[in-house]
Amino acid sequence: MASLLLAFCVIVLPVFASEPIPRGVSRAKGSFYKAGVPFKCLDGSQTIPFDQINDDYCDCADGSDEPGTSACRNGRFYCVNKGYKPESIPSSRVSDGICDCCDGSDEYDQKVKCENTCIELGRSMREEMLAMKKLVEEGYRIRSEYAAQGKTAKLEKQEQLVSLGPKREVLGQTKDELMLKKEAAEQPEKAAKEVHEAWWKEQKAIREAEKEKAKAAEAFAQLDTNQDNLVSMAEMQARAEFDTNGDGTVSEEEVTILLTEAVDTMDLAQFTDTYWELIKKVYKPPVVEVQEPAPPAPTEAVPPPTEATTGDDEDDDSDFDEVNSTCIQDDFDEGDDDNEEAPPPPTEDNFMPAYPEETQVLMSVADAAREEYNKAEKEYNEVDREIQDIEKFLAQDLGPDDVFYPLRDQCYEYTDREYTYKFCPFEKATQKPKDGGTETSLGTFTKWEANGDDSYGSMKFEKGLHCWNGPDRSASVKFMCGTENKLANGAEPNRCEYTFEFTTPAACHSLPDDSESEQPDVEHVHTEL
Ligand SMILES: [Ca+2]
Ligand SMILES: [Ca+2]
Ligand SMILES: [Ca+2]
Ligand SMILES: [Ca+2]
Repeated sequence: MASLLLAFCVIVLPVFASEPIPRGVSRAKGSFYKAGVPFKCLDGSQTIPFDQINDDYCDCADGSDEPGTSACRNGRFYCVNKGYKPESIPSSRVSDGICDCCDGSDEYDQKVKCENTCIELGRSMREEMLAMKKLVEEGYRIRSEYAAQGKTAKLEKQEQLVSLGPKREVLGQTKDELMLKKEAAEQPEKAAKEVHEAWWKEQKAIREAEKEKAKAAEAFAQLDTNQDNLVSMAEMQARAEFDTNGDGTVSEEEVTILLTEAVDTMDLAQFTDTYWELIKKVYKPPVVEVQEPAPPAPTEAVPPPTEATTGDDEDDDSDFDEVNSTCIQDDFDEGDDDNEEAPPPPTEDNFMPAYPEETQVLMSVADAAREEYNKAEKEYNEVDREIQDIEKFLAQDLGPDDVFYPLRDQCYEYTDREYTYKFCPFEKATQKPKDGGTETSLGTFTKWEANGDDSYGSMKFEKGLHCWNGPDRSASVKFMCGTENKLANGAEPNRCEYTFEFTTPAACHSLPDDSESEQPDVEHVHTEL
């Protein structure tokens, strides 16, 4: 595209001949070849008589005395190519029997007959140029629309920011006030709840102690086989489970070690208070016939819980805050919802009685304050996020005149034989196998990069998926003028480094008004085309 544009600017001018210039010399260099005047080689190396120009003998080291013959290996022959574009060819192609210039001037000796195709070439070039010019003009027209959209969007966002700023400030104040109100309501709530919870913990401890005492009494009755209300050494020795070394008899020593001291007899109080704790892990209660557990019979004081529960006497970590019913589960296992087994029936121990009424009043006041605060916080956050989004948008470099605005939030795809590539401007580049599979990151957008004079010539994407035994993947998307947004020409010039071309009206620049007034730059055109 660039080369065609350049070519458009260098349509050949009619040649106004003044003095005749030697064959193969361009008009630009014509003044160095003055008829009858000794010729100074263009590299300044020597001066030769004028008649040694094009005498088919190479005199100048730079070949400048033989532009119109093939005598010098490094000479250049200039084709005028009237009607098309001039061209400079190596002078070795002069009179070599092959038509190189479209005007046939390189085969001036007529050994071969060269038809002049310059007019035809010139016409098709001009047609191509015209089509290109139209495309660029259309692209530029769309570009102007893009710029207008970008400008409007930025203005809108700036206006929004003007009104959102104060709004956020007011919401922030409200939020802070409600935070204080919430904290003020939560303090008495917390204190009152703690009192009740501490009481409940104490109650449980008392109950636990009573249970343990009952167990001790039961064991005492079992051990006191002669029922004299004392457990003697002999009675202890009669219990097989106290045979800790497994030699078949229970020695006095074994009992003494278990009780941590020599004890002849112990009464119920001593047994309960001191020795039960030491004995209970070894003691084996009489085996009772296992009965099927009776179906749960909810007691009057304990309404059944409405949700699945797992009661666990040993775990006191209750979540009091969540529950405000008449009974509170001691241990609520959230992960047990899909447990197929029926939960054990609730027992009185599992539930903390409801908080006293005055505590519940404090709780509902705190709930209301929390709700109010949460609502205010949500509103504040929404506006805050909106402001941040706008600021992010305004900070984004959308190119000159914000022409790349319409490419935001868009993605463009290109598929070659193996992969489908996706380019989301300002976001990311990815590739995915054509026949499915997972998407691979080729990088996220990091910066604009220059392409020639255009500082917004390409987008760079970096830090894509790491290449095995290589760098992170990266991609460069070069922008070219076109009437449509289209991704094309994916390539991987270096391992894991991808390049693409993207045509877009946003990259179209207006043509110079006087595009035909420039002098042809032969060397440039030659290399560019
Ligand atoms: Ca010569
Ligand atoms: Ca030739
Ligand atoms: Ca006894
Ligand atoms: Ca023993």
